[in-house]
Amino acid sequence: MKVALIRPSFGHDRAHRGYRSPARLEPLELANLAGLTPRGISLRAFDERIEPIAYDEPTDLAALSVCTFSARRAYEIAEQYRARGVPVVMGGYHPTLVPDEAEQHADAVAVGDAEHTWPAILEDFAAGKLRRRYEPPTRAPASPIRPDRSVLRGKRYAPLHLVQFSRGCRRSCEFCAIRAFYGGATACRSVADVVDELRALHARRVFFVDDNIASNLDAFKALLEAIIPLRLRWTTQIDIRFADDPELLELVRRSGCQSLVIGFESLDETNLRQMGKAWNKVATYERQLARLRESRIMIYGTFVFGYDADDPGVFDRTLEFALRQGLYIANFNPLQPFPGTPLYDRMAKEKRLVFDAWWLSEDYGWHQALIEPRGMTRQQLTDGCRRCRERFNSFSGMASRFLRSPAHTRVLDNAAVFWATNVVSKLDIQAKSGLRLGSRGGTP
Ligand code: B12
Ligand code: SF4
Repeated sequence: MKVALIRPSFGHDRAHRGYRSPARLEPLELANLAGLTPRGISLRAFDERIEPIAYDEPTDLAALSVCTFSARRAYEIAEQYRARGVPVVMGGYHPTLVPDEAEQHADAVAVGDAEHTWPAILEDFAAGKLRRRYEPPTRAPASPIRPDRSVLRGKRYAPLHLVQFSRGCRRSCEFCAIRAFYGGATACRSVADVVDELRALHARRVFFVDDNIASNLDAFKALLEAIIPLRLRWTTQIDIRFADDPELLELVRRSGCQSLVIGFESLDETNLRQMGKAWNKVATYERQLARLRESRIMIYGTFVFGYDADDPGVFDRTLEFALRQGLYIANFNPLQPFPGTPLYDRMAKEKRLVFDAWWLSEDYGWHQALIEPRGMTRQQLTDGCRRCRERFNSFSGMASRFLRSPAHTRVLDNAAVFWATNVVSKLDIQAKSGLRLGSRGGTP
């Protein structure tokens, strides 16, 4: 049996060129599917963010990993395969959150983690009994398995290994798809298995792609102790409050942490309360950030605009903060209502959605405001985010951020990573700016 594993791209630009990712991060979900596939089944992976799909290669089954931004493109790819008589299975975030929609474009839809469904899908398909829907009895995450990266060989991904230790998050931020996907449950892999994987990879640079790695503190500490001898340079996503614990911070530093992705989201307490993130305390951000800089850890901050307390002045205030704190990278996004989240339902109820299903619309352009904000116009929301992005990522913005943190200036490897990542990030923002989803329809 020949199975194609596919990660669809997102969209196209004005010249109808498909989006290509300058970051070239390996798609761990395809390696995960490969790790769950029994021997004897032949696999071929296509990551459309970096290469075209060979539709006419002999294929018995096509399996697509779909997120909300790639849904429109995924449905086009499915059309291509189905026109050639190849059945299509879809799984991942989007099909899990809106399975009825995905089912209109696929022969089978898998809800939740592949560990719960993929082996059964292959077995049923081989027996000619593929079902329309595979839905495990639980939404709780499966413990991550050991992926099989051989399926990604030769694709020249960035020299950064994506490794997953835990899944899920106990928090419940209104806009976040993780909670909607896993329902607040978490699962961890054994530390020994992660260390084994890292050793086998001869890994030096690692991105632990956990949703919130500090969600299970004891397990996190055990992982940190275990990776100290590996001399890694690693990054992950974490809740900033860990920086209030000096012992934990020291352990994070000693284990080789190079940078951290932290969701600050807003500098306004009212907004943080509204998004269900009141445990983020604006008054403590500066102190926590100073500690991280002293520990020579670079900070990737994320901010979201469009909650009710935001006025047109919020962009300059936030940008000033991000520059003054010498952030390594930052995302400035208009509030994005992902289907299945409490935010989406609230916006729909309050009749503030710009599109009912923005991910299917040919009029939606990447970075465009998707809700009607209360404290400014929609255009101000779109333009304000763009202005922050442009200034933060200008070469003068980069130079000023670089010089403001000893995490950048005192560690040679950090300095190199700072500049390389900032240039790639700038290229990626340019590539995505105004991008239309899918490959057909309106041009930006
Ligand atoms: C690492 C990461 C990134 C990396 C890119 C990673 C890469 N390889 O290119 C970076 C930081 C660049 C990134 C960017 C963005 N990301 Co991101 N990212 C993640 C994160 C934290 C981990 C992804 C990962 O590797 N997971 C490990 C794999 C194994 O898990 P998985 O993909 O969830 O797959 C499991 C199941 O979904 C299922 N499954 C998946 N596919 C299939 C297919 C089949 C057939 C089956 C049966 C099952 C199945 O089984 C898998 C487990 O075995 C996820 C959160 C998460 N938990 O996934 C967010 C996440 C995917 N990102 C998200 C978003 C929104 C983005 C951005 C669009 C943000 C923005 N507004 O700009 C950007 C743009 C995307 C891009 N790539 O450019 C959202 C997607 C929400 C949604 N509804 O689609 C997530 C879920 C985060 C969140 N808090 O909501 N991201
Ligand atoms: S803390 Fe992060 S992962 Fe957890 S619900 Fe909030 S945004 Fe999502």
